[in-house]
Amino acid sequence: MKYTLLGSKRSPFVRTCRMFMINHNIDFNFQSVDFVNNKEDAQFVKEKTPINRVPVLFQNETAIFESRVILNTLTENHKIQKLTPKEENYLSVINSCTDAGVTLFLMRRDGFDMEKKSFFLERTKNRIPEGLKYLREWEKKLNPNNPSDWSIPAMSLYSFLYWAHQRELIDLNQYPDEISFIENFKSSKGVSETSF
Ligand SMILES: N[C@@H](CCC(=O)N[C@@H](CS)C(=O)NCC(=O)O)C(=O)O
Repeated sequence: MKYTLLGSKRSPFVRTCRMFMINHNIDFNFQSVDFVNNKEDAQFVKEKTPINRVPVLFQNETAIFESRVILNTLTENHKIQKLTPKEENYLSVINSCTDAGVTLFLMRRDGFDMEKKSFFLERTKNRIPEGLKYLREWEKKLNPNNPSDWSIPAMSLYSFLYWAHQRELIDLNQYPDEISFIENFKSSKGVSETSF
């Protein structure tokens, strides 16, 4: 199977797909775009996906949208262990934190008043600390020496925390358990290969 992954280097959703493919030795070509700062790249992404978001995986001629569908397709194609219902829930919570982070990042970039008293802003901001609180007991039990613990939710959590810290969406000093998680998994396969 010939795969091309379209995405930006910094996108946490894209990074998880890259980490997963690297970790499972799945050969792919990474087509890097910067849709935030480059108009041609933005137009290219728009032409390739009606959702206008990355990642997109091209499997031969077929374009697959949505990181979760991409990861499920790869899991199926390469006969990798499927996630348990609990792990699916962790992934949903991490994706919700990441979606909230992407929304906040794009709003801030467009000059919205991020301190404005707003029902929507308050709910969006709260999703991050509430989500991280829910994940904590699971995340603290993960062992970097156990290959099955370097799962899709663990990769997604790593991608989210690193990105949200870089974009100043979270203050990691307030999250000592998450600092330990990053520290524990920083040598896992796919991390250094996708770092920015
Ligand atoms: N649910 C999508 C979310 C993807 C997503 O939000 N990607 C961001 C980059 S991290 C994006 O393309 N944002 C552009 C936009 O929201 O307009 C997935 O899991 O693939």
